[in-house]
Amino acid sequence: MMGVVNVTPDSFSDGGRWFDPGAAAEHGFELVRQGADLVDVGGESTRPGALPVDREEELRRVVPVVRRLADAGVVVSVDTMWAETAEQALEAGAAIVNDVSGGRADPAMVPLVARAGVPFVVMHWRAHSARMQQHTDYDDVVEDVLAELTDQLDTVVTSGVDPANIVLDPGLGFSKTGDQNWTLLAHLDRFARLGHPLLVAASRKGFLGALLADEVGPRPVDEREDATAAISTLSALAGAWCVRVHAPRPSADAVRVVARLRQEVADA
Ligand code: PMM
Repeated sequence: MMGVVNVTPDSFSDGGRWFDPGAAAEHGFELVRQGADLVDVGGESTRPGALPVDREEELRRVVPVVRRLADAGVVVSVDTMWAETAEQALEAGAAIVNDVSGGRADPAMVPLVARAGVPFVVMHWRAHSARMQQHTDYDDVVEDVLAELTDQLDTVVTSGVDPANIVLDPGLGFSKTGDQNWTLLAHLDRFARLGHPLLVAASRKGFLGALLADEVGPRPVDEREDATAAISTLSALAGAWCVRVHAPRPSADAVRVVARLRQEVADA
């Protein structure tokens, strides 16, 4: 279970709440107390339409939080598309690089990860957030995302990243409509069978708000937790390695239920 700390003023799910480094680190510790095995620290919002932040600003947001958490023994992943930020976060103690572009946004990222020899999350990605929702055309969303993700995996491995260090992610919400997210979720087992650990990040995303909408509008972001835990259950059943969530407790419980059931089936 990966807990999320967005050190941003504008992330859709928790923007502004952990903008101060001390508050952000405290929140990371709280996520661990709730059951997170690792904490993902990001300083750039990737919500649809978001504009990139300046590199210096991203560093200023991310590095102190990574350092505080890592110094206290928390396993930290850094959520960035930029090699310089990843490098400084690794120097500050991060153990994993989570790049939503899978190494496509910054040509220096894959060589850095190859040199550092750390786990690398390769997500399916087509375009920067400002224009990603203009790139949602697929012939068959499952086949196309599988093919594009596999191509990126090959590129990353050819560039020197150890295949044993690669985690794959279908990139829910990134150049995907709500319906496409559901289609991908219905076929998560295909992604889990690619031979790499699978990360699923649905927590609080807009397609859950739309599913749970009432006459007033979409379900507010912080009232999507039960639906998020349901997705964590189905992700675990489909063989996912990790779910990325904002509130670990309900999802940690869901994952424990699945683990207990699996034990029952194995013992039968
Ligand atoms: N989604 C967001 C941010 N980082 N990382 C991975 N690997 N996969 C995702 O789907 C993903 C991500 C956007 O959500 P947030 O604003 O809640 O962090």
